[in-house]
Amino acid sequence: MGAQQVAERFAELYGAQPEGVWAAPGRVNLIGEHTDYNDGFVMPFALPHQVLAAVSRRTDGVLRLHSAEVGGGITELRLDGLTPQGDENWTAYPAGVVWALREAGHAITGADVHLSSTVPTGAGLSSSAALEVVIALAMNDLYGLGLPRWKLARLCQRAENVYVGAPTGIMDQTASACCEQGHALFLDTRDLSQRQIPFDLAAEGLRLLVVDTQVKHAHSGGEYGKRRAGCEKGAALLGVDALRDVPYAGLDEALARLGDEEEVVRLVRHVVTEDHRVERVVDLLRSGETRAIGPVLTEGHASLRDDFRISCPELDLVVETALATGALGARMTGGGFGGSAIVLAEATDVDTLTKAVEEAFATSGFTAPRVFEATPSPGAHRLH
Ligand code: GAF
Repeated sequence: MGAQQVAERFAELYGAQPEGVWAAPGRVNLIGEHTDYNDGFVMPFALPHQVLAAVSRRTDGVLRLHSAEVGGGITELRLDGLTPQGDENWTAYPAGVVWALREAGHAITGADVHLSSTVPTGAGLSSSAALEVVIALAMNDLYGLGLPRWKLARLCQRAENVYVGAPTGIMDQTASACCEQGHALFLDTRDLSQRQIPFDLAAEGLRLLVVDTQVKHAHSGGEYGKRRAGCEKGAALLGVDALRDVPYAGLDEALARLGDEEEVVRLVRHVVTEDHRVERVVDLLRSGETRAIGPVLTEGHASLRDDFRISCPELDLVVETALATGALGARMTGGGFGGSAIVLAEATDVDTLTKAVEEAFATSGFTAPRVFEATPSPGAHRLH
């Protein structure tokens, strides 16, 4: 759905043209998983799939929300009644952003919103972050708040952590707000410093496939929070602020100090080696050795499967099948427990790989996956 259609639907719903239309993308993470709440490194890029929002201001303290994809009518909320309570409805994401902005002292007096999204939900591709960021950007523009992108991302994260009640890190919101077309975003989640790394696979005869396993994941569920708590325990036992502070060169010694804390050992090993993998991928891309990132991605998958223990049979099957069919590298992406995997491949192998993965899923009796090519796309922006 394009900007004009979203604006037309807004006019049907609310009886007037919107003041503007904004877009915010989903993302895939190339490397750097479960490092963002450990002050570490991540490297996502934006997908062409976006959430569009047609929005107008209101002055009466009311927020009205409508989504093209979710059945039902307009949801009407009073701004002074917005309170964090672990709401799992989709409306909690946009409402949470407005709550976070108001709580930070910004005078938002209401809005009418119509949303339409092409970001697959529950697929580990950041549909929620895209929904948060599109609202934050619209409010920033309409209310003249002048907030920088990184700050909008922080407020969106606060909405998700406190209002929705999902203990996620800062990667997804920053990716949606700050990514640039043709680039991956090398982000230091400690200070949010960023570097745009050119990532033009097509120019090198390469492709990146996303395989949505159709296994739905959820972050407000307990497993994500347990991993996060385990990492925090590891940092406390090692006497550091965050696992980011454990040097890769000192990993063996750090693990030895953890003694028989077997679970914490595995979590710490994943995070420290994953931060190192992000740095290796950045170095390889900067020196033009794009094909060589493949094995690093695959190592990342093994670490998430064996140490962090957040993969699932469908994700492992994508990775195994892709590698056996000539992929350069493959890994799960996002929070895990389902969602999507990414596959780095020669352009000429895409059809064979896609078929092989589809056949492997059919043979295993799994729901058919959705496979598509991902190109690094623009971050959030105003359409009109
Ligand atoms: C999810 C979270 F939202 C991110 O903050 C990040 O932790 C990711 O899982 C794992 O890398 O997408």
